[in-house]
Amino acid sequence: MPGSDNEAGALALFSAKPAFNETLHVGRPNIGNREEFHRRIDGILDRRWLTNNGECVQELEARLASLLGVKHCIAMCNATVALEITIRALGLKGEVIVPSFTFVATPHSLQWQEITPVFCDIDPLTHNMDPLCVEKLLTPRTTGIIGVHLWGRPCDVEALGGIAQKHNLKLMFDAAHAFNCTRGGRMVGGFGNAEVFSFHATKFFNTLEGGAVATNDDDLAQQIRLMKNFGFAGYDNVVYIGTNGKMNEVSAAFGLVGLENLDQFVAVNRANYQVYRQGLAGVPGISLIAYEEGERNNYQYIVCEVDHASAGISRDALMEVLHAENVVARRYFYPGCHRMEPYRSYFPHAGLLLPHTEALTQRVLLLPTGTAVGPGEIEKICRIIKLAVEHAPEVMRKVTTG
Ligand code: T4K
Repeated sequence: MPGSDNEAGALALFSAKPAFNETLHVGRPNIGNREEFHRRIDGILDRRWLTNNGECVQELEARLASLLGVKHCIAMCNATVALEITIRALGLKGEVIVPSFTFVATPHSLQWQEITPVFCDIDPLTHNMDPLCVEKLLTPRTTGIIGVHLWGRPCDVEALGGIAQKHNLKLMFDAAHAFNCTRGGRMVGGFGNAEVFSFHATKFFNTLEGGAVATNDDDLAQQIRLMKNFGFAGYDNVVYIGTNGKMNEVSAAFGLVGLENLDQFVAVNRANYQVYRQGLAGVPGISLIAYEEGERNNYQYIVCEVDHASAGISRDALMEVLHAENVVARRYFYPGCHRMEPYRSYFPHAGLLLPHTEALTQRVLLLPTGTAVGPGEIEKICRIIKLAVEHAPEVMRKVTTG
């Protein structure tokens, strides 16, 4: 705790003892029932079937398809490969419109196969792709749109669907953040031609590494299944160009156990979010993004926006304050994909068309949550933030002059 007094000197930035002995991270994995996991591992070892469409993968795919309300769910080794395969199976080429305010895997999955990602600006309120901007970026080379349901808040799927239909484009979603979320009461997974989930360790539901493609399109699902298995349609029978996108049995087992604990993970995330909301209420210049309470959300990200003018401190200064206290807050997704290689070399002036993205990458800071963080720790984090804002001039002086 930053001392008993309310002075700036109580902050570790000014050499006080850090509030936490053990580092708090954004993205500590949630772990389901260990005994159940061990039981499933024994089953895998007994069967000696470790990968290649094993029993656990099949069970996981069936459970996911039923939860998401889709015809097909194909488990994958990670979301990046799942994106690459889906893009290829949909026949995307030329240019594809994507947001820049996303994890770099989204544009990389295009560029990796020499398709040009065309960066689109976002709506500053939802942080999601702005359909009006999408329309302005269409060219004769455009073949598709990839929306990203950032922080689990679904994109404007209706408007994007309308644009795709009007211009005969494919529409897919990077739903890496949006597992177990709804829009208009419909589960994310069934929108567009296909949706891709990430089950990386840092996601609230994880399979160590992993991902999945959800679709209602029978032919697409069939193609994706072939592509993720080298194009094999049976022993010695390759009918398609493919790669290796398979999920292994241990990952699937971990996921099956996690599914049993899914509601508990969401409940913890939601409770943590409420504690943050209360703890930060009324702190000038500090706000948390809101979630539609009428929809299903996973609350896996605590997304804080720092308004430098009202808070008196910058996002980066607040990050330094927190890091000094052993709270590794993260600047997702700074500095924006258009400012990362190779995109910044290819499109050095992309930022001119992305004013909201540019502004938001300076404001957003993610805070720790999940089952590894308790309400007491969150209250402490909120008190640190409050103290930093109360002493904004001293903090800014310290951060800028050292
Ligand atoms: N699309 C979007 C919109 C995405 O956000 C992502 C991934 C993808 C696509 C691609 O999905 P995958 O191909 O990964 O399935 C992390 C994750 O690596 C990445 O999966 C995730 N998004 C992104 C938002 O965050 P980093 O580089 O920030 O993670 P890293 O390794 O720093 O981990 C964060 C913190 O979590 C660490 O400081 C410590 C903690 N941690 C991490 C791991 C892996 C643990 O405590 N235990 C662990 O096992 O990218």
